[in-house]
Amino acid sequence: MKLLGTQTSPYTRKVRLVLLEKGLAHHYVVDAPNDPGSQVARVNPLGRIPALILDDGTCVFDSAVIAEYLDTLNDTPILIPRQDVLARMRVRRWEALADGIMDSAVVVRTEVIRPAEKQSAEVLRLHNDNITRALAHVADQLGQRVWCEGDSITLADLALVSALLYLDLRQAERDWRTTHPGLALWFARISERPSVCTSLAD
Ligand SMILES: N[C@@H](CCC(=O)N[C@@H](CS)C(=O)NCC(=O)O)C(=O)O
Repeated sequence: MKLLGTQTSPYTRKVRLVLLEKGLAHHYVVDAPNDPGSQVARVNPLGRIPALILDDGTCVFDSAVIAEYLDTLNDTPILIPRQDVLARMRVRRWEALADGIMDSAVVVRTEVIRPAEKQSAEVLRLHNDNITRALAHVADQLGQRVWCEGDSITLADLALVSALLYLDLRQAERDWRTTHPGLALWFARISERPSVCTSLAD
């Protein structure tokens, strides 16, 4: 299978981390939807990344759908609990939280690269506030835990680290480590995983 995405896309990173953690063979192709010659719009009608192209040509899109599909391919590890429906809900809720942080950070990024006179202070405030609130919630839920859910890695951890890496990339001035030292510790630990290092090196 082939994954289309970019190094700066947090949704792509989440899916890459799922592929790497589960040891699933894949080709990672850097393809920015806005580049001339991009094949993204040809395979995903939404023109967005990540897009996963299966060996039979089927295209899977939206990172949550891709992650759920990939998790069914093997059990090593299981990233979305299968039997415990409440644990499953909590993992998907963590993912929604992380994706929501990404969504707001992408909106902020899109806004700040517009000419200054066209930027909306209201949009910036709304989405930056959403991120601030979501980070406080994440830090509170995480406490001193090693993993977001249960006693092993899940999709929740992969989604959260992807969101935080994107904040570091696009909002380096946001000092979330000082505000949330427990979250900083969690992030430092998970950042050492080979999957995270590989995803950053490509
Ligand atoms: N909900 C989607 C969001 C994907 C998304 O917005 N990707 C961005 C890159 S970070 C994109 O492809 N933007 C191109 C565009 O919308 O034209 C997912 O989780 O896959």
